[in-house]
Amino acid sequence: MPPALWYNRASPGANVHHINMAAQTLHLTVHGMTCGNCARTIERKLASTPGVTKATVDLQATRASVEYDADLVKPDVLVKAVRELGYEVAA
Ligand SMILES: [Cu+2]
Repeated sequence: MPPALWYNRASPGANVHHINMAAQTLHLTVHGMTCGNCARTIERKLASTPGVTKATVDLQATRASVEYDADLVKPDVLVKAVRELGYEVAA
C-alpha cells in the first residue's frame, strides 16, 4: 500500500464522529459456519446493524468480534441478529 494512502487513512478527523461514542467490543463464539460465505454473511448482517461500527468474523476460530456503540445497540440484539441467520451463538 502506498504511504500516501496510509497517511490518509490515519489522518486526524477520520474518526471524529466516534469520539463521544460508548465504544464496546463484543466477542461471540459462532457455531454452524461452514465456509467463508457464512462468515461474510454474518459480518454483513452485524455491520449493517445500527450502532455497529465494525464486525469481523473468523471462520477458523468460530469467532465474531463486533465493535459497537453501547448507547445505540445492546449485545443481545447482536446475538439475535446472528441467530436470525441460522447460526448458533455462545456469547
Ligand atoms: Cu457457508
